[in-house]
Amino acid sequence: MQIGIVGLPMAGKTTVFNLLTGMGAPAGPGADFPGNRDEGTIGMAKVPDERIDYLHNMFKPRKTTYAQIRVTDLPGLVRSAGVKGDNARGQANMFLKSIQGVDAVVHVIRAFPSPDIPHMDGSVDPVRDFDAVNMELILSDLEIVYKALERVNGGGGGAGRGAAGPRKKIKLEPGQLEALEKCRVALEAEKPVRDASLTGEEFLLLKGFGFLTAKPLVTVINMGEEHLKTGDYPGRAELRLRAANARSPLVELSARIEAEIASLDDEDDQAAFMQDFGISEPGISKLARACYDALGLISFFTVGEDEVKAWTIKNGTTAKAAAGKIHSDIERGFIRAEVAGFDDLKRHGSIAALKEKGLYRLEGKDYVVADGDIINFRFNV
Ligand SMILES: Nc1nc2c(ncn2[C@@H]2O[C@H](COP(=O)(O)OP(=O)(O)OP(=O)(O)O)[C@@H](O)[C@H]2O)c(=O)[nH]1
Ligand SMILES: [Mg+2]
Repeated sequence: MQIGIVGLPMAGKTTVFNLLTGMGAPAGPGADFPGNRDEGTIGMAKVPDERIDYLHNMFKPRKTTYAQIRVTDLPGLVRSAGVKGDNARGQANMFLKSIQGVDAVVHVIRAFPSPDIPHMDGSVDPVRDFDAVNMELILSDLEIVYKALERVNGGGGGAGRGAAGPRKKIKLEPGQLEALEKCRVALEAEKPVRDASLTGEEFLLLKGFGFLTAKPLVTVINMGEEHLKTGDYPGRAELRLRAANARSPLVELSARIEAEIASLDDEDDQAAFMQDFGISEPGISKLARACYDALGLISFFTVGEDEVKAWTIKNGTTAKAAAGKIHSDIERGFIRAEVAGFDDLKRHGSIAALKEKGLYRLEGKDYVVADGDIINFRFNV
């Protein structure tokens, strides 16, 4: 599972990326974009989970493994001319191509005031930036639609388009052209693909196009220290409305403060620091979870002396398919799943106690795995 981080320049994207991944990519004014500008910086984010912490303390395993999400950090977006402008073709932010394959988009928006860090538009205005970035994502999708439609007609790749000569005509699957037309109409009206009234089937037909405005969106507000105490910042009410309309979870945090907390080695110091700022849970944990939720993901656990591990599955996955996450042999040779709920284990203290109480169940291949299930698969190969 993958997410891509977008936003205007100097919004705090790389700071958030470093917090999520524990990496130290250079951030700040004048920092060269690390790695390849066209592909972004890639890292793995651990998804914090108190249940894994608990199981770790209970089983004292040699290894503890949290769920992970792959994250791509991109350069700041530049402004294109708009839908009707000369450069209306979303060419300005070609690097957005590299996140067409991600499962959700994270938009980091600056709300922190800082005289040392100028904003490209001369002022800090989270509502304006929310709209500006959505516009760039819309233009990038529109470019994909236009290219596809041109290629259906055998055109494309003409002068000034930056492509290498005329390209091969493509043939679309039945229904794809109609679905693409719906997208074109929505995008030209400056609306995201998720509001293009596509049917579920059409969504699937267009999956390969990787439309960014069709993906779940998670909005991150990067607040200033001064906002932490009150939880308020300019434009908050309006932003909450916009995020709700885009069905986007909104995570409010201060990337700089969280980075300072993360840099403290001592856990007591971290706790004291967080208390000072009235932070009950690191925003970065909330963000990792919000992404996990937005992707429709849940975790099941395997436990033992060797390893306590969280496995990532889509909500609705059956026991047999979940077994396949661990190994294809276990899926093929699936016999039964021994299943206990995490909350039951926490309440009763041990697997043995669960067995006594009949709370360690045997489930068949069609059992739909629940979030927090602790599973031991019986299989033969
Ligand atoms: N005051 C304050 N400064 C912050 C905060 N978050 C990030 N910054 C600073 O803002 C500058 C930009 O942060 P980055 O994380 O590099 O921002 P970015 O969005 O990755 O920037 P580009 O990649 O250049 O587009 C750095 O100097 C950060 O230290 C914050 O919450 N408060
Ligand atoms: Mg950056």
